[in-house]
Amino acid sequence: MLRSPHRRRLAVGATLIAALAGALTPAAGASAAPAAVTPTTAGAPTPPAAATAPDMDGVAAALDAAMANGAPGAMARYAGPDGVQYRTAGVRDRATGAPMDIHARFRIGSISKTFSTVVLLQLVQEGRLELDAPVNRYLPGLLPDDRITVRHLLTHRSGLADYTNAMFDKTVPGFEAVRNRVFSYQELVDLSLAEPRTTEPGVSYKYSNANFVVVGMLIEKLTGRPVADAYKSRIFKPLKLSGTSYVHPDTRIKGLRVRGYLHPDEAGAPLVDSTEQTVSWAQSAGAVISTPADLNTFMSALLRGRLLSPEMLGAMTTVTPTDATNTRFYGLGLRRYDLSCGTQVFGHTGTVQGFYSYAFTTGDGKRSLSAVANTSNHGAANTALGGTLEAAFCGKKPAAAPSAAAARSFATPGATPGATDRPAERDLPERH
Ligand code: HEL
Repeated sequence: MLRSPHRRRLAVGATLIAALAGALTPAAGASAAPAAVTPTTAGAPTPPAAATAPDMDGVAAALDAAMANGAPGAMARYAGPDGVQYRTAGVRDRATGAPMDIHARFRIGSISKTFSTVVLLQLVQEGRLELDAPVNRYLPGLLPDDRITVRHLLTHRSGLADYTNAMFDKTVPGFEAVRNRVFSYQELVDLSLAEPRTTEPGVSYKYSNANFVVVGMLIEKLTGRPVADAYKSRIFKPLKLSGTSYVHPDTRIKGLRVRGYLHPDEAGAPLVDSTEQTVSWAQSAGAVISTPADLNTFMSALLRGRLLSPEMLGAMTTVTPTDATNTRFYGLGLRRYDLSCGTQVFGHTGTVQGFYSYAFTTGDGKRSLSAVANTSNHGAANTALGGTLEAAFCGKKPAAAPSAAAARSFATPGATPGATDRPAERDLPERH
């Protein structure tokens, strides 16, 4: 791990809310009036907590902690009623030593699932499909069970196995085997169907990338166009997300970019630069590239009702628990975290080789936080990065950054880097 010769801290006082607001013009078909979101949960809804000023020192401490736990760099951007503030730490490129840059692009992994869900729910809004209809109505014969509905896909309740568990069982060999592969959607579905299904349709939550591969197939079938066109015309352009793109199968991140560094399973082995890859193993489940500013804008616009009708946004934010803590929930392609101060935030997390990321906003969309660390397969770095949420939304400092000695202990023989990620525990995002 590089120490942080290029660390810099930037506090931006300038208020960018006007620019942000300008980006939030209603999309065609969406409600012009901001929707008041009253999330429904399987548990008791909690009343909204009073807004707390972000603790940007706490955010910086969380970035430090991510670096102390093996990330070459990290950054976070907060947007709220009082403006935008951000912090960066470490490097975005280990070879050149270029410092982390808040404008740089990175792979957002499964935060892409929220983008795919918005597109699909717009199609529901337009009457082109029904949430509770069988997937096989639109993709005849694709799935072996007519009881699997569109809603089951979006809530991870289809029972379709996550083929990526086997694919990435051995982290670096698994990654190198698919880094330049180009899969068809059908090939990915076939990989899933080659494994036993995990639950009866609708019975329980079991996170699976296969669900959002089928969502991509539905989008392409119903629009008659590649998913890239739907993201662009329905989300990227209306919200002016100039740093956001869906790139497949090109392997590059164009423009100013963060390079991603994958931790091998073998303790002490050198990091693998995983920046360039097709992400074909994920596609509509995880191949979007974005920036901190664009992620803030997207999540805020979504919860403010700029992309979906009140009915569809209500469906998306209707959540059920994903674990026994009663603080972690999933709606339709959307997570809800209930933070220690009582604030509920909606968004998604992402893990793609070389990048851990978070993009969350409050229920009214008024406060947003995005964060990234340029490493993966090192769960402690992801947990540390998650500390940015508590700091930003609760104004509370995360636990002190681990010492360098503690960080080095991750390189000791016998340690299991990323043990919290795969596969049994990865449905349980770390509590922060
Ligand atoms: S996993 C998650 C996260 N999601 C899911 C999706 C995404 N990402 C993946 O499925 C990638 C899995 C391989 C990642 C790789 C690494 O750490 O780079 N790990 C290994 O290869 C381990 N052997 C549920 C965590 C999400 O937060 O939604 O993104």
